Amino acid sequence: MASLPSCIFCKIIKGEIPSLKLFESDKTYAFLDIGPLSSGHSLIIPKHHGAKLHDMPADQLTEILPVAARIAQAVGCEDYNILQNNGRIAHQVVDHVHFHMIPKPNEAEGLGVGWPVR
Ligand code: IU
Repeated sequence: MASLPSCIFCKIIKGEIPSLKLFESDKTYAFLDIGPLSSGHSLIIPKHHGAKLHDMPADQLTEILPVAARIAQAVGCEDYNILQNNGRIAHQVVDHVHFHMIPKPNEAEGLGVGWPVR
C-alpha cells in the first residue's frame, strides 16, 4: 500500500493525526470532514496514496462509492452530493485522492447549504 509520509491524509490513515473515523477496511478509510459544509460531511479515501484520480489503480477505488452510500444511509441522509476535486483550479486542497459525501439537509429545517460548494 503506497503511503507518503508527508501527506496529511496518510498520517490520518496511520493514526498519527486523530480523526473521527466512520469506516475502515484494508483499502478504504472514511472520517468526518474537519470543516463540514453540512452536518455529516464525510471524506471517503483510498488508503493507497495518489494525488489525483488518474494516479489511482482502479482496484483501490472499488469500495469508495458503496462506503459513501452506506455512510449516508447510516446518518439517515437521503439527499447528498458526492464530490471529488482534482487540481487547484478544481478546488483540490489536499493532494491525496478523496471523495466528499455532503448531506443536503432539508431547507425547511434551516440547515441548507448552497451549491456549488466553494
Ligand atoms: P478538497 O477537495 O481538497 O478541497 O477538500 C479537502 C477537505 O479536507 C476539506 O473539506 C477539508 O475540510 C478537509 N480536511 C480534513 O477533514 N482534515 C484535515 O486535516 C485537512 C482537511 I488539512
